[in-house]
Amino acid sequence: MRKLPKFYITTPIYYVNDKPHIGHAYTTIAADVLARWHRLKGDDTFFLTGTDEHGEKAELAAKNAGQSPKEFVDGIVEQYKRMWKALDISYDYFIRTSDQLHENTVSKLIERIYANGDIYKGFYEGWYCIPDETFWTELQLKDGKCPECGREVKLLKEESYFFRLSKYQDRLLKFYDDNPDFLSPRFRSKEIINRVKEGLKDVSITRTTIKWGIPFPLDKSHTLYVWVDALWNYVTALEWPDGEKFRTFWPADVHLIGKEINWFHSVIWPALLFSAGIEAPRKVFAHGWWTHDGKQMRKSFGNTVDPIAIAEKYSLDALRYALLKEMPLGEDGDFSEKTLQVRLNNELVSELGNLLNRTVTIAAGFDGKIEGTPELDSGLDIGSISELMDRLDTHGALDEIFAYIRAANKYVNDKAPWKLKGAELGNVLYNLLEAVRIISILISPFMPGSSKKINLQLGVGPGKLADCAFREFSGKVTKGDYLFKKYETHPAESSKESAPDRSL
Ligand code: ME8
Repeated sequence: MRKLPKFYITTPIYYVNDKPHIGHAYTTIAADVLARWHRLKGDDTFFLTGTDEHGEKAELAAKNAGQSPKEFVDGIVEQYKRMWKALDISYDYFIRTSDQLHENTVSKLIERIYANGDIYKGFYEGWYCIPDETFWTELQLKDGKCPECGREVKLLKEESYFFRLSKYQDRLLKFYDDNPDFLSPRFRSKEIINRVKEGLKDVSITRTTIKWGIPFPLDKSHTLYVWVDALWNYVTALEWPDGEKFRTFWPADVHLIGKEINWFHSVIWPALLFSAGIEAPRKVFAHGWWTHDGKQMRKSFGNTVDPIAIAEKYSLDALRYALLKEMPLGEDGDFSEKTLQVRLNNELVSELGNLLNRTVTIAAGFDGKIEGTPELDSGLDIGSISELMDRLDTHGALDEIFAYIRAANKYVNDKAPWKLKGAELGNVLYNLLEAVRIISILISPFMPGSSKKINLQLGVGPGKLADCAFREFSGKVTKGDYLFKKYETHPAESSKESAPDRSL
């Protein structure tokens, strides 16, 4: 039997010092959309997320909460899992870096890279940003603060083990050259390549002052630097080296991350893999950052957005749609409820919801045969949508899907089915039902809940990408509720208008 193509996608594993916000939700929802898309295509898909639990930040947060690190992180992990459930995230595995298997596997990997001559003992002196868990040199600091986040840094002087990153400079540059899709999106690759060309310093990979970490296998008075511990999650979750999952899914097809952790993923990670003799991933895709109403989002500013509250207020699919529609993956964007409200009303209610409603309303008043000739199939280019999704252009794909939804609404207006009867009406209805059935498949990765609701009204089961072609309509229509509820700025005054456009 021919093996299915495979697709392995990961999110960063998130820190557990604090509860997740819309930035974390964004990466995870985007990865979920891509994983669902590949399942739709029929690819053997594995979607990994999880938590990065060790390090100074978690240790401190636990101390402040008066709990042991393990008790503390267990609590936050539950919050993450609850959030992913509420946001309909279809991950296949949730890795925790405190899992015994992860710890044991990382120890083995460290021994391997040591055996390869890539670890030596030295002395570290430099500056450490605890919130970012990142080392900086004096020169890199900006006004004495962390150049990444602007927060205080702490002077560290201690014995440490180092990884010979410098040894991999040429190999990395050759790797980027041979694999032009690895550094994605393209416009971010120059920055990484230039920095690597400037020269690579060996990196400190152990700490003596942190207890909450994986004991360094070569010297138990040290613990492993949290980033080196964390990056390995992408292979330990697959049960490297002998696991069936590792054999099936490695190398990762996409590590989806935020742009601020690109260096770790695009430089340190492949170098560690080279050293361990493991194939490098195919793509690291660094997406942009959200601001909130124009300001940087940070807990200390009190302006982080809780995705669950937004989903409860506007519906989960409105949130998923707005996040993916507002900012093309890769670019920066601003999250504002106002924009979400406009998208909900103008795109989800008036375009998608309205199309479904018009279609099932016609069907409810029609008792003839639903059959005809495909007329509405010409505006739909599945190949092009598929290509956009393969390039991780979720934004472009949504644009095409919604252009088709508008074309279908225009078809209703042009055909004026309210003036038609009999076979002519059956033909228009046939075209609309097939269009809506296909639209439901195409939106299912983005808005899985709405797709299910549409299928229920059409009386069809969930489809695959291969089903996105006009054929005989085989459903049984039952008119149901509106798909989305219009957002009213002043609900009391305009409650009459709360339903979508019913014009038929
Ligand atoms: O960095 N806009 O974890 P973390 C967009 N544990 N995305 C955002 C965002 C924003 N404003 N804020 C956060 C870590 N993110 C490490 C990763 S991986 C081996 C270790 C998202 O909890 C984005 O994906 O700080 C970013 O990379 C990630 O959350 C950082 O999560």
